[in-house]
Amino acid sequence: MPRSNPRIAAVRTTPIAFRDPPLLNVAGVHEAFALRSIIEVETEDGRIGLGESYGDLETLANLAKIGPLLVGLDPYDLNGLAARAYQAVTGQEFTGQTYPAGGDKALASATGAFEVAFLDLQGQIAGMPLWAILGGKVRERVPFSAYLFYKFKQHKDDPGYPADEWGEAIDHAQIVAQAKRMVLDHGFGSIKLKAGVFEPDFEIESLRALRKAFPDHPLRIDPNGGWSVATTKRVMPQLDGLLEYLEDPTGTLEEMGEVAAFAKMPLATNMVTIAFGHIPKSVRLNSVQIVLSDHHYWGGLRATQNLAQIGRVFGLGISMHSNSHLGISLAAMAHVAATIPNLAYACDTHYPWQVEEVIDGGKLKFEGGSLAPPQGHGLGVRLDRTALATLHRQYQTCGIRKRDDAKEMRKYRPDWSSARPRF
Ligand code: GKR
Ligand code: MG
Repeated sequence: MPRSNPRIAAVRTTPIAFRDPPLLNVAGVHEAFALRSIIEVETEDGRIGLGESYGDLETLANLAKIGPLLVGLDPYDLNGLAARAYQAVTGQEFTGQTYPAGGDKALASATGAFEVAFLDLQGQIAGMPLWAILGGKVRERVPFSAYLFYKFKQHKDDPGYPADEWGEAIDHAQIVAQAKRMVLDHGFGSIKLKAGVFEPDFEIESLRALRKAFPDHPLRIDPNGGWSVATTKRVMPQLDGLLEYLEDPTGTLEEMGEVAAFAKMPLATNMVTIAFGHIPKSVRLNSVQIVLSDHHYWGGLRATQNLAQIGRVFGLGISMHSNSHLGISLAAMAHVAATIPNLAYACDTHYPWQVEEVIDGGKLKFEGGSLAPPQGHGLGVRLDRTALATLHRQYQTCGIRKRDDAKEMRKYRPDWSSARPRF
């Protein structure tokens, strides 16, 4: 006779906004605040499972539709969650054929946001860390990479808070200084440069400066689909021998397949192979050799493990993608990454760029470039309710409801277009 678990009694989603530096990318520049949603799933005996997801209006609307349908569910009933999320988001009957969604990013995101909170509750009820609920860990610590950005010194409009401590980074020396500080502060053992901002030759020059300063650190560059196939072919000789992998030089599965035919290094993606439904074509075209997983849009932590398993079948490397995020997401990333045998590369994280937190005790700390999953039952992190209230007030007053890096960039360059390929 299965034991009776406490049922879900309430679900809350709180949109928040936190400070974000003026980081440059192919689309434009980060706005002064990044948006997220904090998900709380509370059981009838007062336990609270946490999740963190996107904070745009579409995500918030989907979370709001699903939340009430979860009341009364057992937190161990992940298929029950999937069915309710499917019905709420698609308006269609769940047939059991679709878990998680084959290509619907919005549905996979919403399902995943709640799945993390359910798994957090499972760990709390069982008295086990989340990595144990996920089948046990294969590593004690999860390596992360130093994620470098070209950036402006400060935001164009006064955001009501002081400029960040990183300063400007629009030339090679400034990028190397940024890398040195990030490696010194966190001990990262590999380096990723966000690209697609300047001419590829200039950005590759930055890579060469990084190679000189860090002879042994694996390097990656990510133009977010900002280069054409022809441009990528032209610069390929310059990249030969410099990179651990080349991330999303071009913007489609077909183009990535073309690049793979002449690339001298593996190609990675968080842009073209982003749902289970993309995998057959991706494999057929050999578009990418490394998939950067992300539980926020692949459908949760178990979906991330499933992706890794598929990666083993097809010989794909697995690592992790990141957007601007806080500690609940980082804890979830560390727990699932600790369970994935074929996590072959250090994971991405924007976390060092964030100064605000929503978890009790403040920011999690990398040591030696890695993070152990937080200790305790479930995720091992709890909400700081004062911080949550502050970040929610920021959401209410910041005026941003959907990330728009291009609109922000037009404040500096009125003629800015984020059309791709840029080069
Ligand atoms: O926040 O500027 C950014 C990044 O470019 C982000 O939007 C990407 O999703 O970090 C991401 C990436 O690896 O492509
Ligand atoms: Mg990327």
